[in-house]
Amino acid sequence: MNKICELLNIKYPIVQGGMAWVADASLASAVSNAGALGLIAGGNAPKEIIKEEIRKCRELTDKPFGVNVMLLSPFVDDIIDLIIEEKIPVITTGAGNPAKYVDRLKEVGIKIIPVVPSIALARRMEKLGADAVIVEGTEAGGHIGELTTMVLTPQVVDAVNIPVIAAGGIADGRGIVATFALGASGVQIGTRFICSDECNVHENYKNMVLKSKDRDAIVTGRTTGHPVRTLKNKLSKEILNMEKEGQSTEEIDKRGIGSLRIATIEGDVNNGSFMAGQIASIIKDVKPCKEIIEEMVSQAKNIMPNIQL
Ligand code: TUI
Repeated sequence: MNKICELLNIKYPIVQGGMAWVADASLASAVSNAGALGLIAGGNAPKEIIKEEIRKCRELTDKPFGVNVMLLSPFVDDIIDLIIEEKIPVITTGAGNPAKYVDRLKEVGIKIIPVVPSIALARRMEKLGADAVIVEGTEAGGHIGELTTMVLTPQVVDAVNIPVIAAGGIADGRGIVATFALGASGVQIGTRFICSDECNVHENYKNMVLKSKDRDAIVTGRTTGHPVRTLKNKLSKEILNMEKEGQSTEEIDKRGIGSLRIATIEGDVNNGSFMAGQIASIIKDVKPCKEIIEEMVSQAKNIMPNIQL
């Protein structure tokens, strides 16, 4: 049996990306109901909001689902408390080092799968007792590291003994096969699920992904230390210009405030931050999560009949 399926008690070793303002109870439950692992994104939301999403998700599915903890959130401590109170079976973490929370989570049997952008952090996470790691290449959307999925995956697979989940640049069965060939035991998929029926983002967000081209998912924030990949629009071009002009981190951050909500809720194509990975342009349709997942799995099995999926 596949190691990730065994660890998480799921049918397919596919983990949904923890997309802030995107991954709510509707998306997470649809992914879990389809046999993969759905996650509610903690993002920057306070405890009460996430508690309500957990309640809704439990109404919508009886399958396992997790919570993604965004470690730059001002509410991280509250969210960790909530996860323990609610006995959530598994968490993924992003945008930082979850070290100081690991012992408390492990004590109550919660599985921890940190996203790591480097081999060093993967090793540290294994030592601390992480159950698996997600290696996220720079192809991914949102907050990113430097290395690609292609180079990160085999190096981390060689460096640790825990299962490795590959992320960044995967949106179909070809991507799954490629990362499994590099040694991955599972995949994390984000952008593809934005274009699902159960994803509640504004339809303009889905359309931005559908009409995107190969070079549209650009990176802002390289100069301020928080590189973020989003689809090219007025906002991202303005931020790049501010960086070129050498404007202060405060000024740049101010321009970006609230922009993820402006994208996901308001659908303002000029002023929103439309986070998406470099693979966005291969996505051509919006359909139920179940169809997305079953299509990817069947594509992968056609290419590599003996793949452990
Ligand atoms: O976390 C993500 N993707 C995200 S988080 C997010 S919300 C946000 N918005 C604006 C600015 C910052 C965050 C949007 N997208 N992916 C997982 C990920 N984690 N990518 C990179 C990392 C990472 C980086 C450094 C993980 C650990 C890390 O460790 C540094 C350290 O402390 O050792």
